Amino acid sequence: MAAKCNTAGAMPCDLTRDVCQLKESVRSQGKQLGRLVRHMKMGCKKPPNQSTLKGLNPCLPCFKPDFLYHLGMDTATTNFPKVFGDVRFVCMGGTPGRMERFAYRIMKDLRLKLSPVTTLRNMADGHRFALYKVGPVLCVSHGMGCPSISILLHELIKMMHYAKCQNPVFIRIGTCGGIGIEPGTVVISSEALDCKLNPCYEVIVQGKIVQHCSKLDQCLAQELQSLANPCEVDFETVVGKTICADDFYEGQSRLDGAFCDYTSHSKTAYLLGLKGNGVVNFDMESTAFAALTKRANIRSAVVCVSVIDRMNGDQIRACPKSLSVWEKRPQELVSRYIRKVLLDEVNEAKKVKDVPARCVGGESEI
Ligand code: R2B
Repeated sequence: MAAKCNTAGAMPCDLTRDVCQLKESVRSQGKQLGRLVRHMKMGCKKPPNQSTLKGLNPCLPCFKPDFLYHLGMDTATTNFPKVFGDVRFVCMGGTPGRMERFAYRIMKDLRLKLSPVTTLRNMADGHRFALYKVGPVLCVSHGMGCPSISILLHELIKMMHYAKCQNPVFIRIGTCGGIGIEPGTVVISSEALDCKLNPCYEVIVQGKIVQHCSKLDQCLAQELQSLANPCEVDFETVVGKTICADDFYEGQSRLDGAFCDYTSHSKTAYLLGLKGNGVVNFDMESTAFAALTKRANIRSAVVCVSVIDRMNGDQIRACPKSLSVWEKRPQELVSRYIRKVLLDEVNEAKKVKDVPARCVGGESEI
């Protein structure tokens, strides 16, 4: 239909129609502009048409919309590729406060800015978890224990899938109980073991036990360790096995729970046995975290700071100041890792740009 330029003397219904057409044209231009800006931001690469995740539920396409209940989002009202398509790192820790502090830290470390009157927004409206997005980094709280982190991971993995994310890396940054290591030491988990010392995460599905492998990405653990050079950071870092318990007290052989049917002697023997098997810490989420990320073809790592040496006691008596200093240590390491990956990519892109035109195509003139 030809556009009407002169609306003088037009009937009100013509005017309404013209206004509608104009609005529609502005809207579609806005959309096109948005697409172009995103295209430029991605270095003029074509946006991917699917995520790199694998092995997901084949029935997902049937859920239209799909509600991510605990995150308070759904595929009908959130444009996942637009909002989350650039996510490269998903960092998870126990409490909302710690993850908010981490989000502000990453913002500073990546030199990203908010306008002075704005604060970072918790994007999860489900009131169970807190979720902050800082450029390519998601900072999410996961609560305590495997059931909690497993619910979150199901929904975050679907989010990554709907957003068509490319090779996102998941890292848990948390606290843990050390076994024979100084409080304040950072532990990079080499493996996540269940309490029977098996590298597996067990779930009961339709009444039957199903086991999923909970081995972690060794290369990622090594990359993280390489950034913990004692000349550059002022804390100790160790790599070792992590035991994931379903309970804080009896499940970790503590003597100070409401119930305790064992002795101090058997506790010490148990911890020494673990130590002899290369176990350096206890946490409560690593097997579910490792298994679910592995199933989705996601590289993942667990980096926790120890708040107690369980060889010396059970109660966490460290003062708030020490706890606050220690909580920043895994964050420091993970921030270094994120910056390194992003910087390497920028340098790589620069190299590609700098290749003389005559070399492109595999042949160079002498
Ligand atoms: C570490 O700290 C919590 C228990 O206090 C739990 O989430 C864990 O793994």
